[in-house]
Amino acid sequence: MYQTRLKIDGMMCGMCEAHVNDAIRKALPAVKKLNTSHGKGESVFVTEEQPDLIQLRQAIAETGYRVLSEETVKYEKKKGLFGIF
Ligand SMILES: [Cu+2]
Repeated sequence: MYQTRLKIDGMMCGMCEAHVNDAIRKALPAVKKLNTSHGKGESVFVTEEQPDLIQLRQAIAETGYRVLSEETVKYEKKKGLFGIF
């Protein structure tokens, strides 16, 4: 399992969060624990496999938002800790 954190530019409200969530779900149908915050300007989610970040960046760009940075770390379910791989 992997946790990915995307820093996203341009989100102003809950509708923006919904648009970004839709784009992420479309690009990654098996996404889990998807949480997008316009206040923090980020989306965090969990996937079984490492996500294709280039495809994701493109999917979000098509909705009109911009991914500023992305970071994927190993997600340790039992301990709830995140180790950088
Ligand atoms: Cu909005």
